Amino acid sequence: MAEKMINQDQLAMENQSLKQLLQSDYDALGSNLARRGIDIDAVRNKVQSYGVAVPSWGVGTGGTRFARFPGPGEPRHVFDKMEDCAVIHQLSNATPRVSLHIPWDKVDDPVELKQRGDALGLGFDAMNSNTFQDHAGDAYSYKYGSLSHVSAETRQQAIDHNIGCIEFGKKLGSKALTVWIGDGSNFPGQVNFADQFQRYLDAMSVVYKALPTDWKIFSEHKIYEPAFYSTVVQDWGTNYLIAKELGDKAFCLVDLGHHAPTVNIEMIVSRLIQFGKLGGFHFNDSKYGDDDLDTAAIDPYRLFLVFNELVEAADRKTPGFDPAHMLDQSHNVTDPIESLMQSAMEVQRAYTQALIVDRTALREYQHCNDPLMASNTLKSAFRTDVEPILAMARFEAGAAIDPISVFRAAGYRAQVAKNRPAAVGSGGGIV
Ligand SMILES: [Mn+2]
Repeated sequence: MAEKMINQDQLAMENQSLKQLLQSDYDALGSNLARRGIDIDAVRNKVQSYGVAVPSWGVGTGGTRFARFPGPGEPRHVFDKMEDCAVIHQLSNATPRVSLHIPWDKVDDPVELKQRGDALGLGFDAMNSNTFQDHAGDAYSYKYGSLSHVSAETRQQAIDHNIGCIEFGKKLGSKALTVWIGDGSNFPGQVNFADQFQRYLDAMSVVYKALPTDWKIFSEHKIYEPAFYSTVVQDWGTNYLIAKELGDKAFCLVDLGHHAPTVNIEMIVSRLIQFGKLGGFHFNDSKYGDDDLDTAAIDPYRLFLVFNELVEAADRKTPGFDPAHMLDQSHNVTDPIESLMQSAMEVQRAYTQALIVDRTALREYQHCNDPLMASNTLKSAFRTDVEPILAMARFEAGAAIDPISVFRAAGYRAQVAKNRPAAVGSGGGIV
């Protein structure tokens, strides 16, 4: 039995007050779905076993280029972060794993961290190697790049760091390394595109060779930022080339915010699935760029369309199809725990809506060239309010019918603020 951060009696009391209404909403939706040939309990079971990983950095308050406004009770270190992540999972039953960032979450004793995870009922998802910043004590700077740097010594340092992340992750039970680099250029002519990419590929192949047999490596593309003229891994095409060059354990990671605003992300997802290279996701939402807004805050339909591709691939029993699902978002004006719970539920909602798409009808409409009805088939699933399924899945797993309400009523934030000193200074950015 995992250690509980929120009082179970309080949780039970809140659930008790909502239980009857939930049951009646669930029954009503159940009969509606039954008319469409869908068994609501079967859908609920799938949703109940679905999980998305939370990023350790996400439980801290984020910032902008201009400033950061720290909130009360911010986690001081990875052990505090784990406790916040445990709250999210306890109330949502949707986030069983945490994705760590190194060096931010580096500790001397990984065994102690693993034990803390076990006690809190949390596992460890993909490890993230941060070579987009300098690390205290390192001999070389990443100012002009890491794995693609012109200097062999700097590249070696970045390679060693990535291998160190694998070694650390092995002790935690992680099975994947996510590599996102900030490497690129800010001026035309600053770098030779081909040489820079070749250096990256050569360095990545050294990291790849250090992967244990049951590990995967994910490369993550991003159109721009922190480099503003070119980035080494700028889009899914380059990302696919990398995964293809490296080998069978290499896959592409799709961060929803790392594309130009009008790009058809669900189609990228489909292509990567078709050619066996979809590694997983960083879920968030975006209005203009890599805004790292809460998942589905801006465009829930797009998230649904992504999940539509995933459910379609699972239905077709695509061989080796097992993408990693992670949140990756920044919280500047909300409580990070609330935002992460909300986003985990939004991801579950999109998954649930995709599960109730009438795929037989959709295929028929596609085959007889009926775009209007094909679109309506998707819309019909998207328009269905599946909240009772999500809430019932949570309730039956011992989580909260209304996670945000329980979190607020429990006073967790105020309680941890007493033990965790307020962060000082704004950590100002640039203006
Ligand atoms: Mn990301």
